[in-house]
Amino acid sequence: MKPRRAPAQAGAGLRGRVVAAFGRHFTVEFDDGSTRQCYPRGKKGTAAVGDWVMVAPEGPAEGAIQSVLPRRNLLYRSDEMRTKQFAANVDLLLIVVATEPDFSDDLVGRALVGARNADVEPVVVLNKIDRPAGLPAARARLAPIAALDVPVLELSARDAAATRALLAPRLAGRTTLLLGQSGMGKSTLLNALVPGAAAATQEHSQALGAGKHTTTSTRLYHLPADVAARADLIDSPGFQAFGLQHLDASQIVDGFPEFAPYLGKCRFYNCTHTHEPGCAVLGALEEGRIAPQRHALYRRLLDDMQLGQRY
Ligand SMILES: Nc1nc2c(ncn2[C@@H]2O[C@H](COP(=O)(O)OP(=O)(O)OP(=O)(O)O)[C@@H](O)[C@H]2O)c(=O)[nH]1
Ligand SMILES: [Mg+2]
Ligand SMILES: [Zn+2]
Repeated sequence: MKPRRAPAQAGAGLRGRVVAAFGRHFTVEFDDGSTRQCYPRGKKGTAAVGDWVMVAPEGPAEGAIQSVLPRRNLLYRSDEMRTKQFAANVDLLLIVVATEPDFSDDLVGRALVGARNADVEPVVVLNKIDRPAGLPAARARLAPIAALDVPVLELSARDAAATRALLAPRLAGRTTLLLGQSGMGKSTLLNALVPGAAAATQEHSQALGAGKHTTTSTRLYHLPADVAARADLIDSPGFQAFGLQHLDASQIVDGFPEFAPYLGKCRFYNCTHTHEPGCAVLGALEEGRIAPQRHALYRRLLDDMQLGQRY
C-alpha cells in the first residue's frame, strides 16, 4: 500500500484527522476543533481512524476526502476472507485483558506480533483486579509475555483515579489504541480517562439496536489536558479473530523477539524453526528457554500463512 501525496498547492483542501469511521463514512476533525462528515472521493485508498487526510469542504458540515496523507503505520488484521483496519498512526497499543471473562492468550500473542511489525509499543492491561478470583490464572497465562519485557499493568477501570495515575504518563503526547476481546473493559477504561466518552458510545450502540453497551465502531477521543497533555485514545470494537496473513515468514519471526539470540545459528540457512535437525530455536525450546505456548503460536501463524498462499 503506497501512500499517496497530499495536493501540493495551498487551498486545495483542509488538513484534518479521521476521528470516527462507519463503513465508508468518516468524521474528520480539523485544527479549530470543528468536524465534518466526509466520504472518500473515488474508490482507491481507504482511510482509517487516526489517519491525516485532505478534505474538500462541501457545504457547512460535509466534505470529500481527497487523499490520505502518508501514515507512520497501520494496524490491521487479515484472513482469507478480508482485511480489517484497526487504526493508523498509532504510537502505543494497549492490549486489554481481564480477570474475567476468560481471555485468549492466542489473541494477545497475535496482537503483539502485529504491534512489532507495525512499530507500535505494546503494553498489556490486566483489568478487573477488583474481581480477583481469576487473577492467578490470568497472571500465569500472561507470564510468557511478561518475560519478554512487555509491561503488564494490573488495574481496575472502575477505579478511575488509579487508572489515570497509572496510564496518564504513558499516554501523554501520543496516540494510543485500545484493543481486546469484547467485555474486557476497553470502553470502561476510556471512560475513566475521558469522562463522558462512553456515554456517546452507548448512545450510538443503542441507536443501532445493539442492546448491550458493546462498542460497534472505532473512535478517537482527546484526553482532557488535566489528565494528560496532547493525548489521543482510540476505542475499538472487541474482536474474536486476529488473522495476520499479510505477514511473511520473516515478519512472523520478527514478532518473536525471544527467538532473536538463536537466529543464524541453525544448521540450515533457510530453517523454518519447525522441524529441522540442528535448529537453534528448537534447541532453545527443548531447553526451556523459549516458552512452549509462544512457539506453538509461531507454528499457527506459519500455518495460517501457508493457508493464505493457497488462495
Ligand atoms: N468488576 C469490574 N467490571 C468492569 C471493569 N471494567 C469494566 N467492567 C465491566 O465489564 C463489562 C464490559 O466492559 P466494556 O468497557 O463495555 O468492555 P469493552 O472491552 O469495551 O467491550 P466491547 O465494546 O464489546 O469490545 C461492563 O459491564 C463493565 O462495567 C472493572 O475494572 N471491574
Ligand atoms: Mg467497548
Ligand atoms: Zn531453526
